Amino acid sequence: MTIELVDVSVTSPGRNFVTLKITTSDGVVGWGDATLNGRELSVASYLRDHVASTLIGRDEDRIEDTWQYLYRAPYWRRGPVTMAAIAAVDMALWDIKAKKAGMPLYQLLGGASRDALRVYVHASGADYASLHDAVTRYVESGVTAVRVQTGIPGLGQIYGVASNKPGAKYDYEPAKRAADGSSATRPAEEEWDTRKYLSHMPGVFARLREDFGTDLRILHDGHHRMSPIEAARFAKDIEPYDLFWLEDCTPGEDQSALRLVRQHSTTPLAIGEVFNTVYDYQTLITERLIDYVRSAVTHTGGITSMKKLLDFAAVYGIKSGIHGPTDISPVGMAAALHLGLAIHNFGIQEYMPHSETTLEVFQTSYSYERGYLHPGDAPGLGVELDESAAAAFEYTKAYLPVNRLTDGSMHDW
Ligand code: EZ4
Ligand code: CO
Repeated sequence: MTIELVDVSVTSPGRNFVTLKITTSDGVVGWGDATLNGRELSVASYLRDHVASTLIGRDEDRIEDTWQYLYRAPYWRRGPVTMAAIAAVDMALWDIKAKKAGMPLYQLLGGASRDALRVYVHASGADYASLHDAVTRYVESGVTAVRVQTGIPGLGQIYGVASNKPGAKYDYEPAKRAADGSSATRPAEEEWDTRKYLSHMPGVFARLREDFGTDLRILHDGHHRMSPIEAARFAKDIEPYDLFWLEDCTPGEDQSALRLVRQHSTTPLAIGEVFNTVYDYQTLITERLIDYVRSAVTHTGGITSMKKLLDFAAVYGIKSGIHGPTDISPVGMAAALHLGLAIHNFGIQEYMPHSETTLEVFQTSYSYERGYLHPGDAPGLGVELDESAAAAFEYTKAYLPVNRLTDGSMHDW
């Protein structure tokens, strides 16, 4: 059979998602996630205007060949837009193949290597008391790993800190619409001071260890904000608090920066949510400069290339920590779960639950229970887009914030 229809939809059930639908000549439908937070329409256009017509009539079973065709065809390789578009096609074709086989995708990837996927969730608070509350609530619910982000005295709203209102259900959502819910015209601006951050954070980890003991896995995201020598000092300072990982301590594009961090510290390092291909990791993996691969399946070319990347990482004892924020759609999340269940070198899975509105638009068969996720046993990826529900939510422009140092100069957000 062949690919007959290729459709792209953009829906905004609270936040924007770009979804690819591939239909075969015998009526099998596959779904792919192409969401690139804050730049959604560029991927939608890439797929609609440049990719869709080239897929019509191709054999849907030739996944590897289609991946190579899309990677090589444009001549302009890599980059988040191209690789998110390829990822969507790749996911949709794996969805179709597994549906035709009548199996959940993880079976085609080698079958389950574990019973379920350990997740980490996001705990945050403007101050220590509210952070402590958030961690307590998660620990009491059975969670075994938390990412902690907290406000810094003297700074306003910063990355990763949710309001944590009592009973608040959803995590931090950085992409912002306008205040009245309509399309934003420009990004919000936040203020940053690395010096204040470096002096405040070690004490937070010390208190968390004292209050929650040694079993809890504690993760933290530096979100690209430290220079190499600052990151080296920070990673060294926090060694006694035994983090599960320190993420994005330096800007992701500078691979050799992590040599400096590694020379000074045994704090495990995670990086890669802004990476797109295995080449972004070549130095990091072969020189064993990281411990966890943070790529999203959605932003790294899909299941085909993520599986190869993680197999390559496995040779060097490096594990997965697949990106799973709410800006990855439930389709992309399902792809991460099938892959994570199948590979041997699974590390941990990030879990930020989608809103109820999002889950009315995307019908999922993955399940969460007491700190663990399972992709479910529906054939394929196990996620279906309800197209009429999706059509009710028009695209609404939202931007990720930008960051300025206290003197007004631009800094990595
Ligand atoms: O800032 O997904 O580890 N997670 C993160 C995320 C990213 C957003 C950007 O779209 O760093 O919160
Ligand atoms: Co991150």
